[in-house]
Amino acid sequence: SPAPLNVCITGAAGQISYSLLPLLCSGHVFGPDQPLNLHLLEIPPALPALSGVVMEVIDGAYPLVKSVMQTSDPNVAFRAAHVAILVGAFPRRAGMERKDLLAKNLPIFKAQGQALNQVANRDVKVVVVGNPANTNAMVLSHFAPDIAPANITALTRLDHNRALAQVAKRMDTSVSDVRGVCIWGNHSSTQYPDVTRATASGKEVLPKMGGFGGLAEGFIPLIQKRGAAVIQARGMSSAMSAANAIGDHLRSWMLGDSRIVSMAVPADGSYGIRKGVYFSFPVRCVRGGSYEIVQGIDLDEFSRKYIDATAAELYAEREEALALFE
Ligand code: NAX
Repeated sequence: SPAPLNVCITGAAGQISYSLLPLLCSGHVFGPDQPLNLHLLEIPPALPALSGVVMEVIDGAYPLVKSVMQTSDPNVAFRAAHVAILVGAFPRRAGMERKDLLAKNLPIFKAQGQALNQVANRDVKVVVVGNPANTNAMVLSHFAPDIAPANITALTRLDHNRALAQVAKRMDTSVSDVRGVCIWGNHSSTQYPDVTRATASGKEVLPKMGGFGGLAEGFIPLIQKRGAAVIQARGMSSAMSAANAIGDHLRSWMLGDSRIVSMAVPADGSYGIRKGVYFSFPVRCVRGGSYEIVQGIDLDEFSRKYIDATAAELYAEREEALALFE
């Protein structure tokens, strides 16, 4: 069997990690023959809870899990990491503005960027989940100059999956028959879930979704506010579906995917999005761990407006973050 993969998870005692660990340990994400060394990072007050999670991982008796390490030191957790899943973040409290959330998370992602830069495998693949995910990824990359920016990504696969599921439901078909759905921009309520070119079993979905008017009134806000709806109903934010999306993101990236998926990646000027932000694009994942932004999509005016709005939010977040670097 192949050499073990060193997989680091931050926020490992939290609720997303609790749903993610079984997916990783069972071989669902990296394949049924891929052994793992788990490196679990938490802040000191959560280490007792983490030790309980570690007991459960051990009690799972997963043949693929070769070792489990628990620590509160990023320089230990990220050592020789091949994959880093950054779930841990400062939570949004009632009354906190986006700016405050950014300010609380900046030092976390700065320190973790520096640690990754020092001790991780040079080809480490990183997915940032903790919010504000896109801008946290930008901060991380800034402080990890020796890691290729393209190896750092942020999660928008949950939004992508939510969009796929809603299209399949309305078209009365299976998610596996839906093509051409993608998420543009920020993992926030300005994200643009784009189904203007989507098909279900080869049929255009736009007419059945009520055309542009139907999208603007129904589908788009439904996806943008889905996270809030889950919190409202469950009293806690999405965890099972978030963990599943992290698994999907990593499996597509590492093993390749014949479908087009959504990932927040460094903007490279594609579709007029300025460099310097992490932006969700439709991407094609090639087997062997690389991806490319899908080119040549002819964007209609309707889509352009939404894409410009979410880009403007990310440019503003970038400015706010840069102001805090000094
Ligand atoms: P929890 O509060 O259950 O768990 C977070 C864990 O992170 C806690 O155990 C905490 O002790 C730990 N932590 C905090 N700071 C840390 C640090 N500096 N180093 C290591 N660990 C640290 O939250 P959970 O529900 O698991 O959500 C985690 C994050 O995911 C939140 O920021 C949340 O907003 C974000 N989400 C992002 C999504 C996305 O699609 N990008 C979707 C789901 C989720 O809302």
